[in-house]
Parts: sequence; C-alpha cells; structure tokens
Amino acid sequence: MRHFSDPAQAHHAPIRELHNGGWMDFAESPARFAALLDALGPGEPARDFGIEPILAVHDPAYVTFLREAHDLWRAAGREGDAMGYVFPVVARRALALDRIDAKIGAFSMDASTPIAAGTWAAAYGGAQSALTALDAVLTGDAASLALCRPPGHHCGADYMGGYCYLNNAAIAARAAQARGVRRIAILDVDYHHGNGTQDIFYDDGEVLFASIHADPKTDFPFYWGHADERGSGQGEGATLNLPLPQGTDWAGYAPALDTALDAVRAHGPDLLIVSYGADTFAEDPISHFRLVREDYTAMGGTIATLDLPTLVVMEGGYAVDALGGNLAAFLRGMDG
Ligand code: SP5
Ligand code: ZN
Repeated sequence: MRHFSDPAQAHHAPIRELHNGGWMDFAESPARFAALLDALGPGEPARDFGIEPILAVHDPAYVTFLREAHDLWRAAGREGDAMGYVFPVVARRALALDRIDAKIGAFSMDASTPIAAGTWAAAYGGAQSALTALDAVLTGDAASLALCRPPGHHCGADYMGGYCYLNNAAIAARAAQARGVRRIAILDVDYHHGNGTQDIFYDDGEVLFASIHADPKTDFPFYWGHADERGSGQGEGATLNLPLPQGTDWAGYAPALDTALDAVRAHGPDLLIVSYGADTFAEDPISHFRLVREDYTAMGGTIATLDLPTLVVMEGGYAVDALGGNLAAFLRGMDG
C-alpha cells in the first residue's frame, strides 16, 4: 500500500520526559520517523488540507495554545522544552489564565508531552499525512498508510498527553464523515489505551472505538481503558475496551483481536481506521507485551479478513531498530 508523510514530522525533538519521578530520554524520538522511512522508502508527500479538518476535532483555544506554547515559553525566559507541572483536577473551574505554566496544565494530562520548537509543525504535518492517506482510500486505494509522528491517540479535543498533540485517527475519521462516509470503526492496537480517541467519540454511535491494550490498572494512561467503559448516550455500546495483562503474547492477544473484529463486523462500517502501535513488541523499552515479528503479519492478515477500505495511522513503538521491520511485517499481513 502507498504511504504518506511530511518532512516537518522529523523536526519535533523534545529532549526528555518525566517518568517515575526522574528524567528519561524522550522515547518518541525523531529516530523513529527515520527508521520508518528507512524500512519503507520515502513514500509520497502529504498534501495540505488546511486547518479546518483539525478544528473539526480539536477545540480552537487548544489549537491556538499548541501553536503559541513554545514561543510563550521562550518569552517567559525559559530554556528547552515547554512542559507542565500543575494540572487542574476534575471539576476545577475553567479559568483562562495567561501564565504559560497554567495554560500547559489546562491543556494537558501528563508531564511526558513536551512542546519543542518544531512540535506544532510536526503535529500539523502528521495530521495532513493522515488526511492525505485518507484521501487515497476514499479515491480508490484498498488501504493506505499515514506515517504519523508525533502519534495521536492519547490527545483529546482539548488536551495533549502521552506524546500526542493532534489526534490523527480522529481527524481522519471526521474528515471521512464530512465526505459522506458516516459509519466508521477505529481499531486501536497500540500497547497503550487510546484515551483521546475514546473521549472524542464516546457519545458517538456512528464511530466504533475498539481497543486492545495493556490493563490501565498497571499501565499508562491509568484513568481510561477499563473494560466497563462502553460509551454513553448515543454512543453506548460503541466503545469496546479489551485490557490485557502485562506479559501477553500472541496466544493471549489473538482471541482479543477476534473479539474486537467481531465488534467491527457487527458495527457494519464503511471505513476502518487502524491506530497501529508497535509497542506491543517483546523488546519495546517502555512496554510489557511479548509479540514477536511474525505476530504482526498474523495481526495484519487477520485485520485484512474484514475486507474493508482501511486507513492505517501510525501511533507508538519505541524499539527503534525493530520499528520499521515490525510495521513492514504488519503491512505484509494486511496486503496478503
Ligand atoms: C503513543 C504512545 O505510545 N504513547 C505512550 C505514552 C507513554 N508514556 C508513559 C510511559 C511509561 C513508560 N514506562 C517507562 C519505563 C522505562 N524504563
Ligand atoms: Zn503506545
């Protein structure tokens, strides 16, 4: 299948993230993007569909914040990457405060999503990659791939988190709906629960969100992704969470994938969007599943049995040396 990306995606380069009370090197590194291009070739450039499809998902005040945050940080006399350290808890008043630290806290959920000089341009380019790959599917390709980086599935309509700033899968889903493809399934196979995507579509009965991920009792993002979260209102039953324990291998994973695919079939979508993360890999440095290379081919092959027009959007995967090979193995399965 064809793949799409934007060169700006290489220039988002935060230095470090806060984790378990200490600093670690930022795991979502530019080297990931280089590894994907190395393995798959340069692919095709993203076209620019403008800001409107981004604003169909994200709050305008949040988008303005993302664009300005690094400049505001520098204007406050700070060095390095913009990063929050105070976060409003649920039910605090929404206050439109000016201090950069107050803004960051209000628009984010964690301290592992720094804003560097190139962050906005990279996130914007990634979203355009998703929109360009979507266009390929809507104009006749059976499947296409957006090499998004930074990833998207942890950020919601008005917050960033988990290395994510713009929700590429959600932006593509809303853009497809604007073009008349109303019924959509998003299948999220990243190691982490896609809390942002879930939040965006929680009340929406047209978009199924089905996710297989590490149990949030033990893993990020902790507060979402539990099995009893099933959607609300019109969206009740259109969210499916399949948490699995640390240590899960393909024997444990495959039945959950079958359950997710049954839900996709029952939903009857006209488009499938796969949020693909390779951080389920046994050697991933920040994750704890035990999938191996050949399992990704099996995963892709199983998903292909749905026989739906499919957009694959890149999410996580931090074993950089294996990342391109793992994605290529998945695509081999998808392509049959
Ligand atoms: C898109 C995506 O995969 N985002 C993941 C964000 C996870 N952030 C918190 C990671 C916790 C990592 N545990 C690290 C152990 C390092 N020894
Ligand atoms: Zn992940």
